[in-house]
Amino acid sequence: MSMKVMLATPVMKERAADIQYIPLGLAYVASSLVNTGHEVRILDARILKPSDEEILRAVEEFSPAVFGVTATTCQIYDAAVLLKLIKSSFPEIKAVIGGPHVSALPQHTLKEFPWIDFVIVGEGEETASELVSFLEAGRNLSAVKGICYRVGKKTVLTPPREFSDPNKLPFPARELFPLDRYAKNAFVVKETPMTTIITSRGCPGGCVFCCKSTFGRKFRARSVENVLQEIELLVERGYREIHVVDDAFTLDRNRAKEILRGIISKGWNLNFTLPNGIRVDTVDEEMAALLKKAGFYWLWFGVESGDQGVINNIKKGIRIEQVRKAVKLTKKQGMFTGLYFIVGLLGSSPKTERKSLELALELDADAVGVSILTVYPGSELFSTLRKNEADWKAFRHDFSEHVFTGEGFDGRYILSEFQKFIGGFYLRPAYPIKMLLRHGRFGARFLTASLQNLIIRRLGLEV
Ligand code: B12
Ligand code: SF4
Repeated sequence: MSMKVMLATPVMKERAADIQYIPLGLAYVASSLVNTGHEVRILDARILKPSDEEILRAVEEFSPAVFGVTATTCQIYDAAVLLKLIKSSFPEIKAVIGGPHVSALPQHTLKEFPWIDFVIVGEGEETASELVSFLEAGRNLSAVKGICYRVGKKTVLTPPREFSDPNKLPFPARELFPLDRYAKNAFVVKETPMTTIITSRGCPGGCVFCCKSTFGRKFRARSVENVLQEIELLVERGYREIHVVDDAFTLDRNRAKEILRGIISKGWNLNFTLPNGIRVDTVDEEMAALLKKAGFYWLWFGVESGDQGVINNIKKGIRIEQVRKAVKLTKKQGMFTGLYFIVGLLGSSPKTERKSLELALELDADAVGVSILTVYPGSELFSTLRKNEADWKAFRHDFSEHVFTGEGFDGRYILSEFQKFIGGFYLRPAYPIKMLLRHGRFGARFLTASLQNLIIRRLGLEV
């Protein structure tokens, strides 16, 4: 027996920082559903940008029994609107939503969006497959772990599902996605086709701003063999570049080094990046050399602040000295080195923000990624501030404003510090020359695109 399931991303109205990656979460859920015998069709509306009429036509044509959408906090409102559109035309279709935002706020989501039938809490592979099979068989849903749904006027939250063993999950069903449409705007790509891979789930780190609602704090790593098998499959399918999107790829240094040695010995000659920011305390001389040799050309580090006191406040558990060492090692290997910072963190002030910029300049980083502190559901900070009733409709993610201005956060101060940081780093006269000398054609591409994406947009000017 088989059910038809359509999985979708929402069309995003916001000018979000979106690298147009394949939605890996949906690709994992899709492969598990297919493995359990269900028929899956993908509607990646974030990429295809269909009109409402086109969406309804696609749904009518496939006629799914279940329509599932993924959502981060930035996407929640658009995702809910998409499900409303589906439900208003096809009330019999079950409307399902998953992802980090709703995993943190399952009951709130059902209350806020009464047309949504089911929230998937946490990892979705097994839960979605079980839910669909139970729906098909008409069985009592209270036995499905990790879902939230309504019985009459009440919401029921079933017990949490145990975390998955990532070695047992089927590889993501990338083939169901419109593969030629990805990475079109991705200025951080050397070669296409490019895709993402996730080699571990979870991070034991305690950073207070980090959302833990899907993968939790336990580090669960795929075996070296399992990871190399997937990369081999990607090579066979013609991929030339892979972005590794783990929370903490280098946390288990020995495992990471074994993966890197495996990639090197296979001689695939691929390009790799680590776009999420790895921990500075996990990079040693050998790691940096192996990363370079394996084809990694761009590394980001999560630094967050140039002030040790602020770093301590956010429970990052790193020292500025470790930042200096890690950056020195990666730059020595000639890798493009990016540093992530957050403006407006706990205990920050114009003085500490200046220290962040000074650190980036002192280390002569190739790029900085600066965010304004946003208190995301699923983070420790969110639970502390208890912002459960936040107005998602007002949520914007174009860096022109931030959303949660609880105690201690002054919106105007944060925005001006943010602009000073971006301007102070990217608008240096020597910066373009350095990029061209150091990174040649890639440097030139990065410059052109970042001028548009980072500076113009993030300074709040219209392009
Ligand atoms: C790669 C990545 C990006 C990429 C690409 C995102 C994309 N659209 O694919 C880029 C760089 C663009 C990006 C940008 C941002 N990101 Co980001 N990103 C990630 C990262 C590291 C991996 C995402 C991923 O592929 N995960 C792997 C898949 C397997 O997991 P998943 O998507 O959660 O899906 C699983 C479950 O959630 C569930 N599920 C999800 N959807 C659905 C739907 C259905 C129907 C079902 C049944 C199940 C289901 O099942 C899946 C399989 O288990 C995550 C961290 C993380 N560990 O997930 C952060 C994360 C998603 N990002 C986050 C944030 C904050 C951002 C930014 C706001 C950062 C910034 N300041 O600019 C922007 C906003 C982008 C946006 N459009 O929403 C937060 C979101 C927190 C929140 N509450 O929403 C996360 C969780 C990081 C964190 N730990 O705080 N990001
Ligand atoms: S920000 Fe990075 S290091 Fe900190 S808890 Fe999240 S994934 Fe771990």
